[in-house]
Amino acid sequence: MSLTIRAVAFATAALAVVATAAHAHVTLEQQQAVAGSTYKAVLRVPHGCEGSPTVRLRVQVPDGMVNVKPQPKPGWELSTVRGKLATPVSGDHGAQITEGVREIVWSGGRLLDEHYDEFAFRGALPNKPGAVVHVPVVQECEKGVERWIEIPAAGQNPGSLKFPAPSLRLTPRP
Ligand SMILES: [Cu+2]
Repeated sequence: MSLTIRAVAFATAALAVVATAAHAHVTLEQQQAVAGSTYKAVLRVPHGCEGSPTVRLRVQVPDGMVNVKPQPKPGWELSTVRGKLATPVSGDHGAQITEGVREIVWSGGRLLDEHYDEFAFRGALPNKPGAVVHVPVVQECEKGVERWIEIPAAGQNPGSLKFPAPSLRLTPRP
């Protein structure tokens, strides 16, 4: 294969990768954090549902993430659902944390497809170095819903998922 054809093939492949990346889905701004640390989860919403504006975002708080507080957003109502933790977590001074915020809902706003926005919450991450934590998000629009809830099976390439749940990797304490 001549050099030029190879260069063109390479450029096309690179463009495809960029295009896919540019058509990013709902993802976390910071995709790596220290296990057990306090983490600010910034969910990036780069588009609506097939062009329709986003009017509601439902976020499932990862198991083992505690002391969760969402960030209010002007123009949006904010509500949370509290519930029992799958596994109690030892908090400050050895106190056992057995329940907390499990779901966060921003609603009542209108984020146009041609605009971009971020939805944030903070909390203490599970103390599981090396684990990948998923934050499933349901994005409701005026027309349609996108469920960013897919979690890769062991060994599966996350890039192969159509609606991957936003995720981050927990690193060991330095
Ligand atoms: Cu997308």
